[in-house]
Amino acid sequence: MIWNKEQECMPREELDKLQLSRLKDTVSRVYDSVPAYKSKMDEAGVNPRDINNLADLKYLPFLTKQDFRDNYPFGLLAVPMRDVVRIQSSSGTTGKPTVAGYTQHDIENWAELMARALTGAGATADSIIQITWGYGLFTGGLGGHYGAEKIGAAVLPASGGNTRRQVMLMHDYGTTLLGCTPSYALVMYEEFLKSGLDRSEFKFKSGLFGAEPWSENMRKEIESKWEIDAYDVYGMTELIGPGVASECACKQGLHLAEDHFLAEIIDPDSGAVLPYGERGELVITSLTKQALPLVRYRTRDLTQINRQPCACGRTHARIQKILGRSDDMLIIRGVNVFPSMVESILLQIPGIEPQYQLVVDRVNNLDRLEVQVEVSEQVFSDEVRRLEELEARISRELDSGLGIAVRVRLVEPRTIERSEGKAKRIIDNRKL
Ligand code: DLL
Repeated sequence: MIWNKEQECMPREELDKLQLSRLKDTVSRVYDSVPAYKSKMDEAGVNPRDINNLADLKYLPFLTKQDFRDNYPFGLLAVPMRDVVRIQSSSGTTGKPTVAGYTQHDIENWAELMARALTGAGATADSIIQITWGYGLFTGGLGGHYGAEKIGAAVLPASGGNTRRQVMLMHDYGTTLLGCTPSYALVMYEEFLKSGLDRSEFKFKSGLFGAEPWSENMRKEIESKWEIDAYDVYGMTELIGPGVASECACKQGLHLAEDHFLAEIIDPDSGAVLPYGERGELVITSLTKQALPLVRYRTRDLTQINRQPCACGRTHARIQKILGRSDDMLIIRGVNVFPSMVESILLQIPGIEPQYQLVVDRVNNLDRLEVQVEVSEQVFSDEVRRLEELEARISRELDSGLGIAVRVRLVEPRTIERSEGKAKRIIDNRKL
Protein backbone atom coordinates (compact mmCIF):
# COMPACT_ATOMS: atom_id res chain seq x y z
CA MET A 1 0.00 0.00 0.00
CA ILE A 2 1.21 3.45 -0.91
CA TRP A 3 -0.07 6.67 0.65
CA ASN A 4 0.95 9.18 -2.00
CA LYS A 5 1.71 7.43 -5.30
CA GLU A 6 2.42 10.62 -7.21
CA GLN A 7 5.24 11.64 -4.90
CA GLU A 8 6.46 8.23 -3.73
CA CYS A 9 6.61 6.68 -7.21
CA MET A 10 7.84 9.75 -9.11
CA PRO A 11 10.17 8.85 -11.99
CA ARG A 12 13.82 9.49 -11.13
CA GLU A 13 14.33 12.28 -13.68
CA GLU A 14 11.40 14.23 -12.36
CA LEU A 15 12.53 13.64 -8.80
CA ASP A 16 16.01 14.97 -9.64
CA LYS A 17 14.50 18.13 -11.09
CA LEU A 18 12.24 18.61 -8.11
CA GLN A 19 15.14 18.09 -5.73
CA LEU A 20 17.33 20.60 -7.55
CA SER A 21 14.75 23.35 -7.57
CA ARG A 22 13.94 22.76 -3.90
CA LEU A 23 17.63 22.61 -3.03
CA LYS A 24 18.33 25.96 -4.69
CA ASP A 25 15.42 27.50 -2.87
CA THR A 26 16.54 26.09 0.49
CA VAL A 27 20.13 27.23 0.09
CA SER A 28 19.04 30.77 -0.85
CA ARG A 29 16.65 30.93 2.05
CA VAL A 30 19.19 29.90 4.67
CA TYR A 31 21.81 32.24 3.20
CA ASP A 32 19.44 35.19 3.34
CA SER A 33 17.78 34.53 6.66
CA VAL A 34 20.12 32.59 8.98
CA PRO A 35 23.32 34.46 9.90
CA ALA A 36 25.06 31.24 10.99
CA TYR A 37 24.64 29.74 7.50
CA LYS A 38 25.70 32.96 5.78
CA SER A 39 28.93 33.21 7.73
CA LYS A 40 29.74 29.50 7.21
CA MET A 41 29.13 29.79 3.47
CA ASP A 42 31.05 33.07 3.16
CA GLU A 43 33.95 31.47 4.98
CA ALA A 44 33.88 28.48 2.60
CA GLY A 45 33.70 30.89 -0.38
CA VAL A 46 30.41 29.59 -1.76
CA ASN A 47 27.10 31.28 -2.30
CA PRO A 48 23.66 30.14 -3.46
CA ARG A 49 24.44 30.94 -7.11
CA ASP A 50 27.11 28.21 -7.09
CA ILE A 51 24.46 25.51 -6.76
CA ASN A 52 23.57 24.54 -10.31
CA ASN A 53 23.15 20.80 -10.00
CA LEU A 54 22.70 18.25 -7.23
CA ALA A 55 26.39 17.32 -7.18
CA ASP A 56 27.28 20.95 -6.29
CA LEU A 57 25.95 20.21 -2.84
CA LYS A 58 29.40 18.95 -1.87
CA TYR A 59 30.83 22.50 -1.97
CA LEU A 60 28.60 23.62 0.87
CA PRO A 61 29.81 23.45 4.48
CA PHE A 62 28.39 20.85 6.88
CA LEU A 63 26.05 21.70 9.72
CA THR A 64 26.70 19.82 12.96
CA LYS A 65 25.29 19.36 16.40
CA GLN A 66 27.82 21.96 17.55
CA ASP A 67 26.06 24.55 15.36
CA PHE A 68 22.85 23.76 17.22
CA ARG A 69 24.67 24.30 20.52
CA ASP A 70 26.27 27.54 19.33
CA ASN A 71 22.91 28.87 18.21
CA TYR A 72 20.82 27.54 21.11
CA PRO A 73 17.87 27.79 21.33
CA PHE A 74 16.47 29.54 18.24
CA GLY A 75 19.44 30.88 16.27
CA LEU A 76 19.02 28.45 13.35
CA LEU A 77 15.38 29.34 12.69
CA ALA A 78 14.82 30.78 9.22
CA VAL A 79 11.42 32.34 9.98
CA PRO A 80 10.24 34.82 12.61
CA MET A 81 8.77 33.26 15.77
CA ARG A 82 5.30 34.47 14.77
CA ASP A 83 5.37 31.91 11.93
CA VAL A 84 6.41 29.08 14.25
CA VAL A 85 3.52 26.95 15.49
CA ARG A 86 5.42 24.20 17.32
CA ILE A 87 8.65 23.65 19.16
CA GLN A 88 9.98 20.16 19.89
CA SER A 89 13.32 19.18 21.31
CA SER A 90 15.55 16.22 21.96
CA SER A 91 16.21 14.95 25.45
CA GLY A 92 19.69 16.47 25.51
CA THR A 93 21.47 13.72 27.40
CA THR A 94 24.78 15.16 26.20
CA GLY A 95 24.40 18.85 27.01
CA LYS A 96 21.69 21.28 25.98
CA PRO A 97 18.69 19.84 24.13
CA THR A 98 18.53 20.23 20.36
CA VAL A 99 15.62 22.49 19.46
CA ALA A 100 13.40 22.18 16.39
CA GLY A 101 10.76 24.65 15.20
CA TYR A 102 7.90 24.07 12.76
CA THR A 103 5.64 26.29 10.68
CA GLN A 104 2.10 25.10 9.93
CA HIS A 105 3.37 23.94 6.55
CA ASP A 106 6.17 21.93 8.22
CA ILE A 107 3.62 20.25 10.50
CA GLU A 108 1.52 19.31 7.47
CA ASN A 109 4.52 17.81 5.71
CA TRP A 110 5.48 15.89 8.83
CA ALA A 111 1.96 14.43 9.07
CA GLU A 112 2.22 13.46 5.38
CA LEU A 113 5.52 11.66 5.97
CA MET A 114 4.19 9.77 8.97
CA ALA A 115 1.06 8.89 6.99
CA ARG A 116 3.38 7.35 4.40
CA ALA A 117 5.32 5.43 7.05
CA LEU A 118 2.18 4.10 8.74
CA THR A 119 0.68 3.14 5.37
CA GLY A 120 3.90 1.26 4.57
CA ALA A 121 3.35 -0.63 7.82
CA GLY A 122 -0.15 -1.60 6.77
CA ALA A 123 -2.30 1.19 8.25
CA THR A 124 -5.60 2.23 6.67
CA ALA A 125 -8.60 4.27 7.77
CA ASP A 126 -9.87 1.09 9.44
CA SER A 127 -6.82 0.74 11.67
CA ILE A 128 -6.72 1.34 15.40
CA ILE A 129 -3.29 2.77 16.07
CA GLN A 130 -1.82 2.83 19.54
CA ILE A 131 0.94 5.41 19.82
CA THR A 132 3.24 4.47 22.64
CA TRP A 133 6.14 6.75 21.80
CA GLY A 134 6.22 9.52 24.37
CA TYR A 135 4.02 12.58 23.76
CA GLY A 136 5.66 15.87 24.62
CA LEU A 137 8.86 17.48 23.49
CA PHE A 138 10.00 14.11 22.06
CA THR A 139 8.86 13.89 18.44
CA GLY A 140 7.71 10.25 18.45
CA GLY A 141 4.27 10.65 20.04
CA LEU A 142 2.94 13.70 18.19
CA GLY A 143 4.58 12.65 14.91
CA GLY A 144 2.87 9.26 15.01
CA HIS A 145 -0.38 10.86 16.14
CA TYR A 146 -0.68 13.38 13.30
CA GLY A 147 0.25 10.76 10.70
CA ALA A 148 -2.35 8.32 11.99
CA GLU A 149 -5.05 11.02 12.02
CA LYS A 150 -4.16 12.02 8.47
CA ILE A 151 -4.84 8.46 7.33
CA GLY A 152 -8.17 8.62 9.11
CA ALA A 153 -7.29 5.77 11.45
CA ALA A 154 -8.50 5.76 15.04
CA VAL A 155 -5.62 6.90 17.24
CA LEU A 156 -5.04 5.79 20.82
CA PRO A 157 -2.71 8.47 22.18
CA ALA A 158 -1.40 6.19 24.93
CA SER A 159 2.05 7.82 25.20
CA GLY A 160 4.81 5.91 27.00
CA GLY A 161 4.72 4.06 30.29
CA ASN A 162 2.37 1.97 32.41
CA THR A 163 2.96 -1.19 30.43
CA ARG A 164 0.15 -3.13 32.08
CA ARG A 165 -2.33 -0.52 30.99
CA GLN A 166 -0.86 -0.49 27.49
CA VAL A 167 -1.51 -4.21 27.12
CA MET A 168 -5.01 -3.80 28.49
CA LEU A 169 -5.70 -1.01 25.95
CA MET A 170 -4.38 -3.17 23.14
CA HIS A 171 -6.63 -5.99 24.17
CA ASP A 172 -9.79 -4.07 25.06
CA TYR A 173 -9.77 -1.49 22.25
CA GLY A 174 -8.56 -3.86 19.53
CA THR A 175 -5.31 -2.15 18.57
CA THR A 176 -4.27 -3.26 15.09
CA LEU A 177 -1.01 -1.30 14.81
CA LEU A 178 1.44 -0.22 17.47
CA GLY A 179 4.02 2.56 17.23
CA CYS A 180 6.85 2.47 19.77
CA THR A 181 10.53 1.71 20.19
CA PRO A 182 11.44 -1.87 19.20
CA SER A 183 12.76 -2.58 22.69
CA TYR A 184 9.46 -1.47 24.21
CA ALA A 185 7.55 -3.83 21.90
CA LEU A 186 9.36 -6.65 23.73
CA VAL A 187 8.70 -5.15 27.15
CA MET A 188 5.02 -5.12 26.21
CA TYR A 189 5.28 -8.74 25.13
CA GLU A 190 6.60 -9.73 28.56
CA GLU A 191 3.67 -7.93 30.13
CA PHE A 192 1.28 -9.66 27.75
CA LEU A 193 2.65 -13.04 28.88
CA LYS A 194 2.18 -12.06 32.51
CA SER A 195 -1.39 -10.92 31.85
CA GLY A 196 -2.51 -14.44 31.00
CA LEU A 197 -4.62 -13.02 28.15
CA ASP A 198 -5.09 -15.09 25.03
CA ARG A 199 -3.33 -13.87 21.87
CA SER A 200 -6.38 -14.80 19.79
CA GLU A 201 -8.33 -12.06 21.61
CA PHE A 202 -6.01 -9.37 20.19
CA LYS A 203 -6.38 -7.75 16.76
CA PHE A 204 -2.72 -6.72 16.68
CA LYS A 205 -1.29 -7.13 13.14
CA SER A 206 1.71 -4.87 12.66
CA GLY A 207 4.06 -2.47 14.34
CA LEU A 208 6.01 0.60 13.28
CA PHE A 209 9.16 0.71 15.34
CA GLY A 210 11.96 3.23 15.56
CA ALA A 211 13.88 5.81 17.59
CA GLU A 212 16.75 3.40 18.30
CA PRO A 213 18.88 0.94 16.32
CA TRP A 214 17.57 -2.62 16.07
CA SER A 215 18.95 -5.56 14.16
CA GLU A 216 17.31 -7.84 11.62
CA ASN A 217 17.36 -10.58 14.27
CA MET A 218 15.53 -8.30 16.67
CA ARG A 219 12.87 -7.89 13.98
CA LYS A 220 12.53 -11.68 13.72
CA GLU A 221 12.26 -11.92 17.50
CA ILE A 222 9.47 -9.33 17.69
CA GLU A 223 7.63 -10.78 14.70
CA SER A 224 7.69 -14.35 15.93
CA LYS A 225 6.81 -13.52 19.53
CA TRP A 226 3.94 -11.16 18.79
CA GLU A 227 3.04 -12.82 15.47
CA ILE A 228 3.00 -9.51 13.62
CA ASP A 229 4.86 -7.71 10.84
CA ALA A 230 7.42 -5.29 12.21
CA TYR A 231 8.50 -2.23 10.19
CA ASP A 232 11.26 0.28 10.74
CA VAL A 233 10.84 4.06 10.81
CA TYR A 234 13.73 6.50 11.07
CA GLY A 235 14.00 10.13 11.95
CA MET A 236 15.46 12.65 14.33
CA THR A 237 14.35 15.81 16.08
CA GLU A 238 16.49 18.16 13.98
CA LEU A 239 15.26 16.66 10.69
CA ILE A 240 11.54 16.78 11.54
CA GLY A 241 11.00 13.77 13.85
CA PRO A 242 10.00 10.26 12.75
CA GLY A 243 9.07 9.73 9.09
CA VAL A 244 12.27 10.78 7.29
CA ALA A 245 12.63 7.19 6.05
CA SER A 246 10.47 4.11 6.53
CA GLU A 247 9.99 0.57 5.30
CA CYS A 248 7.50 -0.83 2.84
CA ALA A 249 6.11 -4.36 2.81
CA CYS A 250 9.37 -5.62 1.21
CA LYS A 251 11.36 -4.82 4.40
CA GLN A 252 14.52 -4.36 2.36
CA GLY A 253 15.63 -0.96 3.56
CA LEU A 254 13.86 2.28 4.46
CA HIS A 255 12.56 4.51 1.66
CA LEU A 256 13.89 7.99 2.24
CA ALA A 257 11.30 10.68 1.53
CA GLU A 258 13.35 12.09 -1.35
CA ASP A 259 10.85 14.79 -2.24
CA HIS A 260 11.58 16.32 1.18
CA PHE A 261 15.16 15.25 1.93
CA LEU A 262 18.39 14.85 0.03
CA ALA A 263 20.87 12.29 1.33
CA GLU A 264 24.64 11.92 1.03
CA ILE A 265 26.95 9.38 2.61
CA ILE A 266 30.29 10.66 3.82
CA ASP A 267 33.40 9.28 5.41
CA PRO A 268 32.89 10.31 9.05
CA ASP A 269 36.61 11.00 9.52
CA SER A 270 37.55 12.92 6.37
CA GLY A 271 34.11 14.34 5.51
CA ALA A 272 34.59 13.23 1.86
CA VAL A 273 31.47 12.14 -0.02
CA LEU A 274 31.68 8.36 -0.51
CA PRO A 275 30.91 6.62 -3.79
CA TYR A 276 27.40 5.28 -4.23
CA GLY A 277 26.71 2.12 -2.24
CA GLU A 278 29.41 2.54 0.42
CA ARG A 279 28.60 2.64 4.08
CA GLY A 280 29.28 5.80 6.05
CA GLU A 281 27.64 8.70 7.86
CA LEU A 282 24.29 9.93 6.61
CA VAL A 283 24.21 13.64 5.79
CA ILE A 284 20.79 15.17 5.19
CA THR A 285 19.68 18.35 3.46
CA SER A 286 16.04 19.30 3.90
CA LEU A 287 14.21 20.41 0.76
CA THR A 288 10.90 21.76 2.01
CA LYS A 289 11.39 22.73 5.64
CA GLN A 290 10.56 26.35 6.39
CA ALA A 291 11.23 26.98 10.08
CA LEU A 292 14.41 24.93 10.44
CA PRO A 293 15.93 24.17 7.06
CA LEU A 294 19.02 22.00 7.24
CA VAL A 295 21.84 22.08 4.75
CA ARG A 296 24.24 19.14 4.93
CA TYR A 297 23.39 18.15 8.47
CA ARG A 298 25.70 15.47 9.82
CA THR A 299 23.38 12.93 11.47
CA ARG A 300 26.15 10.74 12.95
CA ASP A 301 24.03 7.75 11.88
CA LEU A 302 25.76 5.08 9.85
CA THR A 303 24.09 3.49 6.85
CA GLN A 304 24.33 3.07 3.08
CA ILE A 305 22.08 4.11 0.20
CA ASN A 306 20.43 1.75 -2.28
CA ARG A 307 18.95 3.22 -5.48
CA GLN A 308 17.90 -0.13 -6.98
CA PRO A 309 14.22 -0.21 -7.87
CA CYS A 310 12.06 -1.68 -5.12
CA ALA A 311 9.39 -4.30 -5.82
CA CYS A 312 6.80 -2.12 -4.05
CA GLY A 313 6.88 0.45 -6.85
CA ARG A 314 8.24 3.35 -4.82
CA THR A 315 11.09 5.09 -6.61
CA HIS A 316 12.59 6.75 -3.54
CA ALA A 317 16.03 5.43 -2.62
CA ARG A 318 16.36 3.23 0.42
CA ILE A 319 18.74 3.54 3.33
CA GLN A 320 19.84 0.35 4.96
CA LYS A 321 18.71 -0.25 8.56
CA ILE A 322 20.81 2.11 10.66
CA LEU A 323 23.79 0.26 12.12
CA GLY A 324 24.20 2.73 14.95
CA ARG A 325 25.51 6.19 15.65
CA SER A 326 29.15 6.92 15.12
CA ASP A 327 29.19 8.19 18.70
CA ASP A 328 27.65 4.92 19.97
CA MET A 329 30.47 3.00 18.42
CA LEU A 330 32.73 1.51 21.05
CA ILE A 331 36.36 1.17 20.24
CA ILE A 332 37.59 -1.77 22.25
CA ARG A 333 41.28 -2.35 21.91
CA GLY A 334 41.14 -0.76 18.48
CA VAL A 335 38.18 -2.78 17.22
CA ASN A 336 34.93 -1.03 16.38
CA VAL A 337 31.93 -2.54 18.11
CA PHE A 338 28.30 -1.48 17.73
CA PRO A 339 25.59 -2.71 20.10
CA SER A 340 23.59 -3.74 17.01
CA MET A 341 26.37 -6.18 16.01
CA VAL A 342 26.29 -7.77 19.45
CA GLU A 343 22.50 -7.95 19.29
CA SER A 344 22.57 -9.64 15.93
CA ILE A 345 24.95 -12.36 17.16
CA LEU A 346 23.15 -12.90 20.48
CA LEU A 347 19.74 -13.35 18.96
CA GLN A 348 20.90 -16.28 16.86
CA ILE A 349 21.58 -18.29 19.98
CA PRO A 350 18.61 -20.17 21.42
CA GLY A 351 17.80 -19.81 25.11
CA ILE A 352 18.63 -16.16 25.53
CA GLU A 353 16.37 -13.16 25.70
CA PRO A 354 16.76 -10.01 23.56
CA GLN A 355 17.75 -8.08 26.67
CA TYR A 356 21.40 -7.21 26.91
CA GLN A 357 23.83 -4.53 27.95
CA LEU A 358 27.43 -3.78 27.04
CA VAL A 359 29.56 -2.77 30.01
CA VAL A 360 32.96 -1.29 29.24
CA ASP A 361 35.70 -0.86 31.80
CA ARG A 362 39.35 -0.04 31.72
CA VAL A 363 41.38 -2.53 33.72
CA ASN A 364 45.17 -2.01 33.93
CA ASN A 365 44.92 0.43 31.02
CA LEU A 366 43.18 -2.16 28.88
CA ASP A 367 39.59 -1.89 27.73
CA ARG A 368 37.39 -4.72 28.80
CA LEU A 369 33.99 -5.43 27.30
CA GLU A 370 31.50 -7.42 29.28
CA VAL A 371 28.25 -8.40 27.64
CA GLN A 372 25.45 -9.07 30.10
CA VAL A 373 22.66 -11.18 28.67
CA GLU A 374 19.41 -12.35 30.13
CA VAL A 375 18.60 -16.01 29.77
CA SER A 376 15.09 -17.36 29.41
CA GLU A 377 13.20 -18.62 32.44
CA GLN A 378 13.55 -22.18 31.19
CA VAL A 379 17.30 -22.01 30.68
CA PHE A 380 17.75 -20.31 34.02
CA SER A 381 16.26 -23.27 35.84
CA ASP A 382 18.67 -25.66 34.05
CA GLU A 383 21.70 -27.20 35.72
CA VAL A 384 24.73 -24.98 36.29
CA ARG A 385 26.72 -27.00 33.79
CA ARG A 386 24.23 -26.16 31.03
CA LEU A 387 24.42 -22.48 31.89
CA GLU A 388 28.20 -22.62 31.74
CA GLU A 389 28.02 -24.26 28.37
CA LEU A 390 25.70 -21.56 27.11
CA GLU A 391 27.98 -18.85 28.47
CA ALA A 392 30.96 -20.42 26.73
CA ARG A 393 29.05 -20.67 23.47
CA ILE A 394 28.00 -17.02 23.57
CA SER A 395 31.62 -16.04 24.31
CA ARG A 396 32.88 -18.04 21.36
CA GLU A 397 30.34 -16.59 18.96
CA LEU A 398 30.94 -13.01 20.10
CA ASP A 399 34.73 -13.46 19.97
CA SER A 400 34.64 -14.72 16.42
CA GLY A 401 31.87 -12.38 15.26
CA LEU A 402 33.42 -9.22 16.70
CA GLY A 403 37.08 -10.15 16.53
CA ILE A 404 37.86 -9.37 20.17
CA ALA A 405 37.71 -11.28 23.44
CA VAL A 406 34.47 -10.54 25.27
CA ARG A 407 33.46 -11.53 28.79
CA VAL A 408 29.94 -12.84 28.96
CA ARG A 409 27.79 -12.76 32.03
CA LEU A 410 24.43 -14.49 32.02
CA VAL A 411 21.94 -12.74 34.22
CA GLU A 412 18.59 -13.78 35.62
CA PRO A 413 15.40 -13.13 33.67
CA ARG A 414 14.14 -9.54 34.06
CA THR A 415 17.22 -8.07 35.71
CA ILE A 416 18.32 -5.74 32.94
CA GLU A 417 16.52 -2.44 33.26
CA ARG A 418 13.56 -2.05 30.89
CA SER A 419 12.98 1.26 29.20
CA GLU A 420 9.72 2.84 28.07
CA GLY A 421 11.57 4.69 25.35
CA LYS A 422 15.03 4.19 23.99
CA ALA A 423 16.82 1.20 25.52
CA LYS A 424 20.14 1.87 27.25
CA ARG A 425 22.52 -0.65 25.71
CA ILE A 426 25.89 0.73 26.78
CA ILE A 427 27.38 1.42 30.18
CA ASP A 428 30.77 2.92 29.59
CA ASN A 429 32.59 3.17 32.89
CA ARG A 430 35.73 4.46 31.19
CA LYS A 431 34.37 7.99 31.13
CA LEU A 432 33.65 8.10 34.85
O1 DLL B 1 14.16 9.27 17.86
C1 DLL B 1 12.69 10.41 16.35
C2 DLL B 1 11.92 9.15 16.15
C3 DLL B 1 10.80 8.90 16.89
C4 DLL B 1 12.30 8.25 15.18
C5 DLL B 1 10.07 7.75 16.70
C6 DLL B 1 11.58 7.10 14.96
C7 DLL B 1 10.46 6.85 15.72
P1 DLL B 1 15.74 11.76 18.41
O2 DLL B 1 15.32 11.53 19.81
O3 DLL B 1 16.24 13.11 18.02
O4 DLL B 1 14.54 11.48 17.43
O5 DLL B 1 16.83 10.66 18.08
C8 DLL B 1 17.35 10.54 16.79
O6 DLL B 1 17.70 8.17 17.11
O7 DLL B 1 19.87 10.05 15.02
C9 DLL B 1 19.28 7.71 15.43
O8 DLL B 1 20.54 7.61 16.04
C10 DLL B 1 18.24 7.10 16.34
N1 DLL B 1 17.17 6.50 15.54
C11 DLL B 1 15.95 7.00 15.26
N2 DLL B 1 15.24 6.12 14.52
C12 DLL B 1 16.04 5.05 14.30
C13 DLL B 1 15.90 3.82 13.60
C14 DLL B 1 13.86 10.30 17.28
N3 DLL B 1 14.77 3.48 12.99
C15 DLL B 1 18.33 9.40 16.74
N4 DLL B 1 16.96 2.99 13.58
C16 DLL B 1 18.84 9.16 15.35
C17 DLL B 1 18.12 3.30 14.21
C18 DLL B 1 17.26 5.31 14.94
N5 DLL B 1 18.30 4.44 14.89
